Amino acid sequence: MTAAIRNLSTRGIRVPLIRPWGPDVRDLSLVEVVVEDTDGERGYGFSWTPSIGAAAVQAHLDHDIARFAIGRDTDPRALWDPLWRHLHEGGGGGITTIAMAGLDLALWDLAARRDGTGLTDHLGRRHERAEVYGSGVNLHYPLDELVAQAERWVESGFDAVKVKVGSPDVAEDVRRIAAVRDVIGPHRRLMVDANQRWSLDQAERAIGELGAFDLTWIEEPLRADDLAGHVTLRERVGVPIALGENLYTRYRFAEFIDAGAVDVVQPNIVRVGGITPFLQIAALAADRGVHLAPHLLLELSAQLVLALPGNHPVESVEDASFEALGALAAPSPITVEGATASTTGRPGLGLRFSNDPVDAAASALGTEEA
Ligand code: SMN
Ligand code: MG
Repeated sequence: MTAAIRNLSTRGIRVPLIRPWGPDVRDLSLVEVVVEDTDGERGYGFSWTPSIGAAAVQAHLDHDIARFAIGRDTDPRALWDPLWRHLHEGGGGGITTIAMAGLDLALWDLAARRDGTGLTDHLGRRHERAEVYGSGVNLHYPLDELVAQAERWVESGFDAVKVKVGSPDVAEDVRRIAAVRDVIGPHRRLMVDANQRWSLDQAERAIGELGAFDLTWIEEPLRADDLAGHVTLRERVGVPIALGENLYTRYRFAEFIDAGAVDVVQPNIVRVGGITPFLQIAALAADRGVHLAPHLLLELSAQLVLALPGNHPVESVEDASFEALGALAAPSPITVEGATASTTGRPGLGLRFSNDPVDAAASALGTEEA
């Protein structure tokens, strides 16, 4: 018997990015969620969104989600489906699932800490170490900065790296990817990410040219929810297709997998609604023989892949982990050494956010302006 949810509260946090992800993405938003159960125990979770919807997510939690959840059992697996059905008239995915993740994460934190374990051990540890790959939001970097970033990745010990593509002129992408391949050599894995910038024809042409650089995957070549387009593209190109950071439900993942639209699924744990649906998507991918590579959220993704069968690389966007951004109030639950991540043994999710991450990030930079 678990206890019931007695209270749910939220706190909005803005975290300045050390390396902006674009001219209009200079910070990201977190909504911390604290649940208290009828035994007086607390669980800490969070919702996350780079630039869109934080206020809506927080309002959804404060109003619709709190009202439904209070008085119900704290088992996250029992709550997820009824809550999703209850919220569904507001949309099946997006703001709905991003907000749901805040509560789902808080309930998993509570459950693991009741167990006296960290999340990985609570779920059932399968690995001591997970592979980490270097990544950057770098389409706006001039070539010399991109090359310098690739040099830093090599120096850090990464065996795989991911670079943005989708420049207005394919020849520019070819120059940039050639330069990165030059820096990383023939043996490290190289992935490219178009962030939905291409039409089907543009994608076919660009991938035809970029395929010469031995790509491990091409990520989000087309509009993220264009199921038919990805099926067609996958028939036309030889590079594996990765996507999923902009798919929001396990149902949508099942549709993409079963239609033959994708080789590597990349659920974002927060966007899909938390750990509960993430584990279902991971099980689905394993069942269908599709690769899994969780999107971002290094400190959370690494804890989860350590509890999954098989090996799944986690993404480290340069200077963008919660720890690097100065957002954490306590030591990180994850240590990264070279190309591997391991847990530090903190109980629960081990992620508590500082009261003033703005100042923390500024001091991490050694400047007033972050
Ligand atoms: C990405 C998306 C959102 C924020 C940062 C980076 C990117 C990735 O698409 O896959 O790393
Ligand atoms: Mg991406």
